[in-house]
Amino acid sequence: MSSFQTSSGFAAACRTNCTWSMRDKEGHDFTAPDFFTSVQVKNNDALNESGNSVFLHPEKTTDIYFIAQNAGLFAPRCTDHDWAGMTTTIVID
Ligand SMILES: [Cu+2]
Repeated sequence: MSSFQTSSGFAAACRTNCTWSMRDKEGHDFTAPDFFTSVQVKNNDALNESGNSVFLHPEKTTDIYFIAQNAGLFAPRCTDHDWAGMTTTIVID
């Protein structure tokens, strides 16, 4: 969990093309309903059935390709490990 990596800051370029990359040694279920509602995800098959979360497979990089529609501050979190601080912040300018 300590090696969890995610990209977190996105600039105006996200209005046309952006990637959110995540990777860890363990699997994680990241939920971000407000984020996924706000952006246009280009690879919806990467999301769980609900469209509100994404499962990160261990030792694999998971990429979410999206186009930002609105500026905003989002706080995706791991549903299993948020108590341990496994949260992240996504800022879209
Ligand atoms: Cu986790």
